[in-house]
Amino acid sequence: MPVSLTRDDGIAVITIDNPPVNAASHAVRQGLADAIAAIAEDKTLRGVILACAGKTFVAGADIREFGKPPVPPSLRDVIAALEALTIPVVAAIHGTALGGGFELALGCHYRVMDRNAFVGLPEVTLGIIPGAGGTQRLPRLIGMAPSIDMITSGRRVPAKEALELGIADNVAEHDLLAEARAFIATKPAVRRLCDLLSIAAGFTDAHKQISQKARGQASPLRALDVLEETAGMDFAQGMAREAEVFAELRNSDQARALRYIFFAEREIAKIPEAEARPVPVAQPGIIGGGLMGTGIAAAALLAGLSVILVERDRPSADLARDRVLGLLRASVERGKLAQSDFDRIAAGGLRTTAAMADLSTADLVIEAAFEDLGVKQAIFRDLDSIAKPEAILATNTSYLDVGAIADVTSRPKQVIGLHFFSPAHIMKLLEVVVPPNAAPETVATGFALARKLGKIAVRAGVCDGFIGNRILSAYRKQAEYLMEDGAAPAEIDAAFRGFGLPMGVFEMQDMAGLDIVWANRKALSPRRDPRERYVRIVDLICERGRFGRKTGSGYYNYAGKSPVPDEETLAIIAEERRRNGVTARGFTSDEIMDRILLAMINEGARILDEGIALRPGDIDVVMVNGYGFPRWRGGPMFIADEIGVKEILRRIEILAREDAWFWRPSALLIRLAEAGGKFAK
Ligand code: 3H9
Repeated sequence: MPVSLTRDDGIAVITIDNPPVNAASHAVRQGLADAIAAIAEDKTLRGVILACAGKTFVAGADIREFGKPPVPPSLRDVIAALEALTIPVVAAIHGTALGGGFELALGCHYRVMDRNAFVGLPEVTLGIIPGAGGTQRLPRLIGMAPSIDMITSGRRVPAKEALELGIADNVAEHDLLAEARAFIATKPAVRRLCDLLSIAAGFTDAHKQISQKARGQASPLRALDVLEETAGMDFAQGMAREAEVFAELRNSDQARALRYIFFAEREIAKIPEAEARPVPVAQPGIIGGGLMGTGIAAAALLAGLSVILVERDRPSADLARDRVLGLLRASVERGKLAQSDFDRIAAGGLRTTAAMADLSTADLVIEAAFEDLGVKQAIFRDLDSIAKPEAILATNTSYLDVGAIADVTSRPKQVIGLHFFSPAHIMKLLEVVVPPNAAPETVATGFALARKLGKIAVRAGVCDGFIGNRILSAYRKQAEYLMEDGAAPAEIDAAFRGFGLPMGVFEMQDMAGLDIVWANRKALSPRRDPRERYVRIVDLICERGRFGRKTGSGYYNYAGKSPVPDEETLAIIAEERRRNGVTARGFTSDEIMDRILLAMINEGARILDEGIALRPGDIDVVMVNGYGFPRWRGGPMFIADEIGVKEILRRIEILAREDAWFWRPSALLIRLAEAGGKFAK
């Protein structure tokens, strides 16, 4: 039974036990309804505690039930019955009380939280709004402005802040249930949030700020609308309005996409090496104190690991140390790191050195040197002779053949790729790149380290660019073709933003540095197929020493307050069109994004077919978490299934009449289209 009821010394304890996260499934709701009915009849009771077994309080409604017709009793009815009890009801919260779980706790008359617990209403991140009274009870408890913040952002609030906001009535330092009992012993009056009034406040500017952040996602604005419409309204009317909007959003395209990506982010941990035992990593070594090396060092230090970072000489090591401490100081300012932890790191947690031999004690070494195969192979030869025999050696390459790096060592089974995204201490994505000879323990160690660093790790096979950069390289090419054929970089970037990405492909390259793209193009040129259409524009821009933001110009000019299209670049584009006999034509934003998406999907299909990615969802997780693909659209492979693989193939075949090489359809796409299949299956 997922819900049990015990009675002791006049106190009833309802315990929910529905692993893994105590989701409020149908069986839980029914169990709660039965327990509440039994309590209502028992006149000997003085109070009720609602608690959970396992690692967390109720983490929400059961998301897996969302696609199905609702089965009574509803969570709202269960909460109403709980709230109506005539003896004080206290929620004892540990872990995370989220969504319907937090709404359940708001139906209780009081809340005692474990010091490490969190509460939150993350519904908007699933494309819906709270549907069991969250939009009505929270403003009545803490006021409108903090409710707008919590409900439209979905952020989790820690116990200490919950106490300050008035969400928690007490924070338990040690024994949560004992504290909840002690709270009831103070004989608190029954206090029902449904009896209070809500007051309109804090709506000025909220709409503008939230819509800017939402970038096309509907749920945060719909949540705000409901809060605004129902402020000051009678509780029952407010609940009715909340229910209407909840029902409307529950089966919306955005909610389906967001649920899909939620589960895809959990599937990624299911790898063939999941049962292998990871090597414990207490002190990673890092080679290279540039942008990536220092970011990775900061990520490890923020996760509580100590780090030893190697640079080529003492001055470079000192500079790297300053950089890492600079990143951590910014984390202190953002409230992500305590000052005392910063002091501890500065005093010894971070060691920088110019002696590679100092890596002899590291359990795992991440090389983050210059992106060149020869350079990396030379480092790995040295490292192989220095690192202890059981140490794992990782390379933070973004394109190169990890197998060719592993092969220069005497321990190819212990070599892996860890492709971090910049800035590495902030970006969540990590591609764990598995060369052919890697041992399962090596892969498991990569995943365990990622978990420790709080990263979203996706398993990738070896190929040019792995999952993310390989897809990027395909749609960047397509964007260049669109540019040469008539669309200005600013038009293409605007189409990306209109689709919901934070920036366009050209702005992004200007920011990353065009020299990086240039170097990569040169490295790949010997292998380029002669049938491939090649756009020279970025090479010509780079030849003039214009590398984007850092040199003041690239696709855009950065001399003024905000970037504007760069005249010299526009002239280069015009000249290239003339030289190639291209008559510029116009493209609508939809046409631009259609081609960009088709390029992503076709390359994604190849990646799947070659076994580089394990599942279509893994590709979508990479695109959403590493490349700014709008989460509420699910990802390119999700979109392909929504549109239908057959239709995708039809559109690609039409485009192939213009450029048969670029648009040659993936074999998997053809097979699926013929079989009437889906990527998801
Ligand atoms: C809601 O409540 C709507 C209400 O307002 C209205 C109702 C009328 N349902 O993340 P993990 C599974 S909307 C079903 O790896 P962690 C998950 O798929 C909901 N399943 O663990 C995984 O399964 P598997 C609002 C769920 O410790 C397993 O549990 N709530 C749910 O890293 C472990 O998950 C949320 O949005 C669920 N609600 O993190 C909270 N939650 O092992 C969503 C998880 O088969 N959940 N599973 O792959 C979370 O944020 C995290 O799971 C949590 C634990 C922080 C709780």
